[in-house]
Amino acid sequence: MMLPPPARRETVRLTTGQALVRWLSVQHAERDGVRRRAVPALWGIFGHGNVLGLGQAIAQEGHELPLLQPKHEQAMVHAALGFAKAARRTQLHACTASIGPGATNLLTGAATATVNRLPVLLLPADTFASRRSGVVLQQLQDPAAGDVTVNDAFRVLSRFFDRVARPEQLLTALPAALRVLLDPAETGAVTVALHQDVLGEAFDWPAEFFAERTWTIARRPPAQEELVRARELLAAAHRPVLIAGGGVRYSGAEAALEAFQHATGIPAAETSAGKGVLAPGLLNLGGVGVNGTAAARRIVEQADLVLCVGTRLTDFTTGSLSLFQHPHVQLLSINVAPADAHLLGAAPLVADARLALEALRPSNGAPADRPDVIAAQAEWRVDAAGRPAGFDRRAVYDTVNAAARSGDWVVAAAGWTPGDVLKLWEVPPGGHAHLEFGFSCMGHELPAGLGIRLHEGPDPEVFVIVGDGSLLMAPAELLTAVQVDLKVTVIVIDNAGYGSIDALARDAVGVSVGNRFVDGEGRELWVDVAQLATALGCEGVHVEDAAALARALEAARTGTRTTVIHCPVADGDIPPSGTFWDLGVPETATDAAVRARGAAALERRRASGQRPLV
Ligand SMILES: Cc1ncc(C[n+]2csc(CCOP(=O)(O)OP(=O)(O)O)c2C)c(N)n1
Ligand SMILES: [Mg+2]
Repeated sequence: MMLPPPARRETVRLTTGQALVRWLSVQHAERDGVRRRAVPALWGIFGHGNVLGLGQAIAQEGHELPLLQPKHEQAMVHAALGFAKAARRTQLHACTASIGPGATNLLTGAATATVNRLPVLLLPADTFASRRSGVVLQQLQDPAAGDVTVNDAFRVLSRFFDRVARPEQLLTALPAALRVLLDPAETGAVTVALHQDVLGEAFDWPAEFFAERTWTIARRPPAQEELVRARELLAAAHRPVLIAGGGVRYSGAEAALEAFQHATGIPAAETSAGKGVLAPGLLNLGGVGVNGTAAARRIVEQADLVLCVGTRLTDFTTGSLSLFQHPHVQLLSINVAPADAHLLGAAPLVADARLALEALRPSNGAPADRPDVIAAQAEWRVDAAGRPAGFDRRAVYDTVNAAARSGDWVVAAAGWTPGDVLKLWEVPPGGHAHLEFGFSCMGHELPAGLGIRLHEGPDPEVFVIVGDGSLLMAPAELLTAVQVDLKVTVIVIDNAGYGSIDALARDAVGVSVGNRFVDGEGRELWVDVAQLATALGCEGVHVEDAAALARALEAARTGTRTTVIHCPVADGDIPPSGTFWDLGVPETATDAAVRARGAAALERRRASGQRPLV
């Protein structure tokens, strides 16, 4: 018997770069029946490592993959992360950089992504795979390892890493990369390094590689055994509290959380990444931890059960493990990532936050009264009621907050602002917050705001609140805002230096070096921020009181351009949470006053109640 001839496989001849762009353009992601492009845009700065192999590919194949040009490689990753946060991790951006410094400029962005569990696809160019030219421009030479390049530095920062040394490796590298990016438990920075010669090499690709593909972002249901244990713990708890993290936002579990709280009467506090997920009302304790409210501290300190939802439980949340004071406290942790669900000896509930909260919600029974919550909330309202004496940073937050409406975003990342916003900002119903306090990376705020704008379209305001130090680290993206027509409203809180670090040092040991913006004679440096903004094509405004700020915010909302509002502020006080934070304290010093302060700081550590939870 004759066998039929093998079916002829249809192939398409493209370079590696062209195949990459065509493949990215046909990937989709679907969650809850809603299907979107998985990677709808590509950011890039070109150099000799990627301009031919990828630049030409974008020109030929990129009609469905818009190219966005930042002014610094790190900033494009921050922009991508703002976009991914707004998209609740159902979509992401890709970022390409040239070999060498272009690639290494991505590293801080990679770390910010992985720490925050936010997806971004990094495509740094790499050396010649063939080595036909010997050592190439911008190559790191490692005398002990012939195959090491600067891109190996991405390995520790990436949730998936691959280096494409032959065109056909894309066939497995790209699906593996996107699988990790769209997996809620694994996501973070994903790096696919692309040798500059291989990018231009042609290959006969199977045509089906470029067929439209839809990746399902499945909601992982809780396992029965873990649910049974979780229900037992909840039933036995007398003073439970819930800590809501970024996982609530990524899962879109806000309504499920509100229903759960309504049914159980359990109060909740939110982490920086979770800011904005709680419904208003008595059961909303506000921010938790070092930058949280005193109400949250009082309730969490006394809790016998802490139900953690989508949180990594960092030291700012746990008060360096001092916050959980109940002698028999038990943690119960809902998280899609098994490692996070098991943190601090928690009983794990490895699941999607929405599904887990729905499964845990009791169908009958009345919520328990919580007089402790009523008392803590009332006390905090008194603590927090103080109004600013002059134009201090509190006055700035109050004024911007009053201007925020449904749908609007507030963005903060480093310095005083993310903590202050966690504590004081009232997210209006339907509003959003992006506090990047996982890596707390200076320079994140402005580009992240641009990424959020890309996702949200023209309607809501995106308030980017940034310190003078943080703005100076990445002001160039103001030009990107103009160029790509992405309007944000940047509020610059100018205290002539790294104010939060200055205060930290003074409070802890009474000595602060290198934290003020002063010249050799100790005179404060004056930066004309409004003029800086104007020079880069934005609207620059200088204000010196709350009324002028309110007017500038109104004009910014109705205007069409990015506005930068320069707010030189006086020192002022923000009510403390009273939560401990552990620092590296000098145990000895030549100065007696420093020794005394150091001793006091060590005593605070001893008295904090800090203890390991295992
Ligand atoms: C990239 C980066 N470098 C250093 C730090 C450490 N750091 C945290 S806050 C801060 C000062 C920020 O200054 P500014 O933006 O003016 O805010 P302020 O502290 O004055 O509120 C520094 C240097 C950081 N978070 N990120
Ligand atoms: Mg400052």
